[in-house]
Amino acid sequence: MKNDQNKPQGSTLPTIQEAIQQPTQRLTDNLGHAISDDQNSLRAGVRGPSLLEDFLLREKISHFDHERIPERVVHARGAGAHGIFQVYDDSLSEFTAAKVLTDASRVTPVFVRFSTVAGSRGSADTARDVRGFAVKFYTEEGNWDLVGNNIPPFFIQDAIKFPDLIHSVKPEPHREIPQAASAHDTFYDFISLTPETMHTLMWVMSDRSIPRSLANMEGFGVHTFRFISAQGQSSFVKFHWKPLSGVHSLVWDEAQELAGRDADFHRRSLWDDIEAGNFPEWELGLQIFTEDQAAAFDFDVLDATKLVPEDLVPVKRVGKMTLNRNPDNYFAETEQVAFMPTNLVPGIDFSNDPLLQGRLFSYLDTQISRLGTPNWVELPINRPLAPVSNHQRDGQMRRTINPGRVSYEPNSLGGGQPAEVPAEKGGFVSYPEPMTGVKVRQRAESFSDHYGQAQLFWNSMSPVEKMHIVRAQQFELGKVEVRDIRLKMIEHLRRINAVLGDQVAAALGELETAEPMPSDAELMKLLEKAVSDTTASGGLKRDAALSMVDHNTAPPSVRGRKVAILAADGVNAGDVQAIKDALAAEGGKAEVVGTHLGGLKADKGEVKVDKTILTTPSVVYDAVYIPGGAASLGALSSMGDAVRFVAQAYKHGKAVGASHEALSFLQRCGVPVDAAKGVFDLSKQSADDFVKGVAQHRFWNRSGDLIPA
Ligand code: HDD
Repeated sequence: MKNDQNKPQGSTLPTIQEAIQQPTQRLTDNLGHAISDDQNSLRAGVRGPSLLEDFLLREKISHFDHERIPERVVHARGAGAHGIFQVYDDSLSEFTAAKVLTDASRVTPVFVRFSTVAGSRGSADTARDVRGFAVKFYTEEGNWDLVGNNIPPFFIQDAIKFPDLIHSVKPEPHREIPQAASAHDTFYDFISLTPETMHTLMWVMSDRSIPRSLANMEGFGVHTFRFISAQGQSSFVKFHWKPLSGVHSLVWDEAQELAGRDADFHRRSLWDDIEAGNFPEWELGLQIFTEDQAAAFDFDVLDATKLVPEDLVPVKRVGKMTLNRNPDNYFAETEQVAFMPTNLVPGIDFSNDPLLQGRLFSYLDTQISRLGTPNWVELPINRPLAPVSNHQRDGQMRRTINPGRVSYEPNSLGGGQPAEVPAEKGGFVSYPEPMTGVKVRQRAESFSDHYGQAQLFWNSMSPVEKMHIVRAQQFELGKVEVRDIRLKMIEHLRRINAVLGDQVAAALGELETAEPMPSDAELMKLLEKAVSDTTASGGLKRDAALSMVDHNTAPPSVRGRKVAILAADGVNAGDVQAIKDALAAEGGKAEVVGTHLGGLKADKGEVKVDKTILTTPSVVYDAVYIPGGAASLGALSSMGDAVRFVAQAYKHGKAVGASHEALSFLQRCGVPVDAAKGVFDLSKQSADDFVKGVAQHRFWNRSGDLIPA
């Protein structure tokens, strides 16, 4: 800052800039006065009333009174992290002038905020919901915000319906119930009257909406954007983030239990992974296609309720993002970060998607309301690393001290500076798309297919994923109180797939035939054959990339996975160490979950306990291992929580490993040994086999034994 250099001659005080950065050991008030007593307010006599004069008390309390800012109207619950992005090579220069995507020598800092949509700031992480996936790239050409979700289509086609969609899913306004849940009447009232929501509804009813961790989610820019090359050529582009730890989900029973047992489950594991140096990584993927190709598709690429199937336009992986630093302060960074889809860099531009066009207005407007001033751009987390210079001035909480008397353009008094930057020198120029048209409030006919891609998604699911959709929809509509809304929904679901509609109808007591409800195993069989005709899908019946079971973004791995070793006094220390070593060798982690804190007496020495069975349920782990030791197994067998721990992990499809000695304990938990179904007797299989089982994520072939959805 220029004026900081104008330090009065001879002053020993720091400049303003230095003062901000100066750590101090002295406790002061906000204006730098040292405080001698922060324990007692000023009072008239030791038992007398407090005095208004106590400026220290009033300053402290008053600041506290104003600590909260309005939470985001959507995406209020979130977790963030810093990182870097680097493109692999310069091959994209053919399509875009964006340096961040073409200069492979550049390491661009990023800040990412993940979020749920419907819940309040304090709601649970594992609610069934879309997840926000917002990336701020601090590029040398200014900030670029890719404000996406973990689901590629969106519920609605036109931004004018966004307030209605959100009002319907938020807690109902008369009594503010339910929190962070779509399973209620107003949501399904809106959905049932808005068929364009059907494709995204299928995604939200699928396992995609209950991710295992934030690092196990794909990300999508949702809209079709434009790339503009240095020569001014335009193409269309869809943005993807492909997680290098694969796409994986929880099961619904687990997600619900986690909401109570560890409401911070996702936030915590993001933090812990980064602290442990197990940095979450994604590759940036692009689908690039021409306007002519787009015109030939049987759906409209400007319609945000549609995706472009990857089997139609393959995703090219072009660079990598690594999240490698936790925020220093949640409020200053994760809460105050403000994204805007209008933050673009030269080489990228908007399309005419009417949902995107509405968003271009909404975000600046909301940041001014949430952060209270147009000067929110000066907050450290939002400030670009590229230099800022213009004639915008003043406003509440202005930090920049602009010297001089010139705050207008054109000027001669300031030497005509700062001056406009021509396109060839990097100035932003909108793509000169030819426009003609009649002013109308009307949807294009090409936006009118509402079921075709819902069918494509359904067809692309493996039988177990279909079963989860059936169960999710049975659950959600089972909570809807108004029968007429349930009936309307059954009709929509039947249009997507007859088996889906009928199974949901059966659970809602709306099936005319009095057949008994099929068992899980029978239902899986039915679902194998439950395939629909598709439309608006580029002629595809299925799109491989949509299934998390049949097709993943990365090979199975235990990186970042956590295994519980269940133990009590008398445990076999060698068994514990063998599993810890086998996991650590592949980048996984084991924690000893003991009957008490401190150390467990082991056959040899002591085994350190990380968590206790009392405080830590199976749902926070990916798998469980039971070491030998007769006394340990005896204690576990007589402990209800320990038996439940193993039975629940098994029911949720997780790998279970046991030393030979522990097999009778497994029997007590109702868990049959079967390596093909992920239950390993480590006298027959090696620790490495168990580790491979953990990497598989879940054993869906337990079918009838699972707690579904
Ligand atoms: Fe939005 C926040 C993503 C449609 C209006 N949106 C917000 C965030 C994400 C998205 C990830 C949280 C950013 C953060 O972590 O701070 N929104 C989307 C996607 C959409 C979408 C992928 C469809 C493709 N949004 C959308 C529409 C509108 C908004 C159509 C309004 C017309 N969104 C907002 C908002 C929020 C927001 C009200 C709340 C807080 C904020 O902006 O900063 O302006």
